Amino acid sequence: EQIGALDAQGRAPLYQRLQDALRGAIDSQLLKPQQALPPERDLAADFQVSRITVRKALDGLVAEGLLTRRQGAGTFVAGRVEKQFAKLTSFSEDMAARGRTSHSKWIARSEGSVTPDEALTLGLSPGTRVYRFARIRYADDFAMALEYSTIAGYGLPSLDAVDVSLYAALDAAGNRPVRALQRLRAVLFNKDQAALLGVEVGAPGLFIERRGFLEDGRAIEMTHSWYRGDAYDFVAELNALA
Ligand code: 16G
Repeated sequence: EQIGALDAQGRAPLYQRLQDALRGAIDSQLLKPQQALPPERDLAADFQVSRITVRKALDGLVAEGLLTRRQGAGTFVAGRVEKQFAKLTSFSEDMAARGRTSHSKWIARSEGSVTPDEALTLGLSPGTRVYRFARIRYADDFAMALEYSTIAGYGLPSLDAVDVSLYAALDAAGNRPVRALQRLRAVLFNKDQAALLGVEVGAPGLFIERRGFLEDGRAIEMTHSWYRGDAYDFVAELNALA
């Protein structure tokens, strides 16, 4: 399948016109996020240009952040997800807003007594019941994040109330958080995390801890998210104090 065409009338150098054509294919999602590009020799044949021209165009797109090279695996569409850092949205909503389909793989889910750590973080009394959910979160078929959530027992009617979206389940129970505290930190994935996400050990990631609260001030959620570092751009709007 042809990825695009060079602007035949264009005056720009050949490699730039190829770069434009490939950028267009990425913008229009003809080349999908995280998709592997065809080998350089195939691109050269398709566009009837030299491999040097292909190489130069790809270098340009890598510099723009639209493509990434992975050692020994080839060149991929970067397809970073832009995420508003200061919006209280869910993973499912973030992906839907970008036209991506999301799904999760369960690592574990359980019900039990709050641990001392959870009790302190969530401000719960020792002995309180909590639900725990551990998931690999996918955009299309690409593993974006690992997520470990602890939900106060009063937040959900049962363990299996959560199907695809935790926030949808909390919403249905009238317990979706309305306020949250969040912190973000750079991490390197360890062996277990790397295996779950399909990245190399030591690949960069972003760790985010979110603590969510209900209208009445009670804590409802503590989630530890481990996002792929190469799949996210966190953005925020900053306003000068009036
Ligand atoms: C997001 C939240 C996480 C929340 C989850 C619910 C961040 C950093 N974290 O990943 O706290 O539990 O969404 O997603 O945004 P869901 O409703 O799709 O299960």
